[in-house]
Amino acid sequence: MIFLKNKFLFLHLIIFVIITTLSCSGKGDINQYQFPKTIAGQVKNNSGVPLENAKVSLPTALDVEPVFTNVQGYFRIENIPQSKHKIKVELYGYEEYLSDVPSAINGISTINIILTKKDYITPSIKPISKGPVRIYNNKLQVDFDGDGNYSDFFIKGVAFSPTPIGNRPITTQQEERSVKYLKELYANTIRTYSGINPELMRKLASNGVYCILGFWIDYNLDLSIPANREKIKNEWVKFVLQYKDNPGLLMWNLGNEQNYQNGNNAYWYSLCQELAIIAYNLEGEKYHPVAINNGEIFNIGDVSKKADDNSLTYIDLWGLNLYNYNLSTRINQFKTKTIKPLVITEFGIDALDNRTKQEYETMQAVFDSLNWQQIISSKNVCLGGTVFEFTDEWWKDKDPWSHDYGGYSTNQHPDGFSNEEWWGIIRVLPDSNNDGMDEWIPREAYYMFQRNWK
Ligand SMILES: [Ca+2]
Ligand SMILES: [Ca+2]
Ligand SMILES: [Ca+2]
Ligand SMILES: [Ca+2]
Repeated sequence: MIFLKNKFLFLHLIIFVIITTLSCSGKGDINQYQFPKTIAGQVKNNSGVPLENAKVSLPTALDVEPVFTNVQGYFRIENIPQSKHKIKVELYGYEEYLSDVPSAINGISTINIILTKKDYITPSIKPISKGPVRIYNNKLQVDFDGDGNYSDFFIKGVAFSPTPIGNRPITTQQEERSVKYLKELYANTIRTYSGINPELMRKLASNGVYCILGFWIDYNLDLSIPANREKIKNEWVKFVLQYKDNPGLLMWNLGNEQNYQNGNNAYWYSLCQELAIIAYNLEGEKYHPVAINNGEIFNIGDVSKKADDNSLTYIDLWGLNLYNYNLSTRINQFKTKTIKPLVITEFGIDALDNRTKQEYETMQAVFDSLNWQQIISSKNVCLGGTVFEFTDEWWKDKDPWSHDYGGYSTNQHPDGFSNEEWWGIIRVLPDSNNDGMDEWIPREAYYMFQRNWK
């Protein structure tokens, strides 16, 4: 019996060891978290409907570009650095979603996400931003290090559209050259006309150059048609989601001289107010300022165009393209129409004397210098300026491979003519050393700004 009992115990022991080993190995598999190389999944609402254009990002890996869900709500993020990550999903009208990324199987973490609806509260008076950029007492102030202490920021910059000769795409090598030339210019701002490479924005920010980011609006859209407004708003939502967390963002700038195009009406300015409210809802209390880009000061303050301060409570400032040998007079007129501040998003003259078809770069430098002095002397309402423009653009008239003379007559220029391909403070000539990049030769205006901005 004793033998048998021992034998029975022995059997028990064996079984115990086997079970323990099995369960341990099982437990081991569960505990051993596998880092994903890829994260994939689907985003739906709580009725099971797939959600398109939701932004999916990894707050734990800011260098990994966010992606947007497709029409079936699917997303896929690849080449993820080995680590435990959090995943964030954002979509207009829904609560933000944040969660840990589950363990990967064969390198892929799969996650299905359900977003719940959100109602926005829009205060009747827009609060002062608690974010990296704010307008306070008609001054632009920044707190890029996020310690709560703000310092004044005066915009010294260029309109940025460095299109290579022949309208070729911009390469990484050319972007790096832009960063170098902007840094040497002591510029702290670029003004764009549409979204740009987010990677370039981050690179610029680490060199002290920030972005007045233009949101391009099609000149051909009739803004009185609800479907067109809806289309623009959907694009805007995606645009704001894409750039709002980029450290290079200084402010949003809606359209470009829309009042000369499809926006000489109340439909345009009311749309701007609606877009600014959407941006506020998306960004929350840490919002970036929103400007309307306007050609000259036409319409500003006009109640019938809904371009007055009471109609534009969510617009923080005006971005004005102002071509005039005396900006001070215009700025003084502006001050009678609104209490908002302004930034001059385009000013200056081109470098070609249309009468001789020779460059008069000294004239450009002198004119730009006068304009800059007028901008500085209006600091009580003017937050700075971005000169038009960084480099020549050969695509604007006729052949994109030739430097042409086309443009328009204007009594604001000494030669009476704006030559559209010659506006650069950097002259652009064809590639002569076969490095694949056009030659960039700064004009006198470049060195004039360099002295002023140092
Ligand atoms: Ca600070
Ligand atoms: Ca041309
Ligand atoms: Ca000219
Ligand atoms: Ca070259």
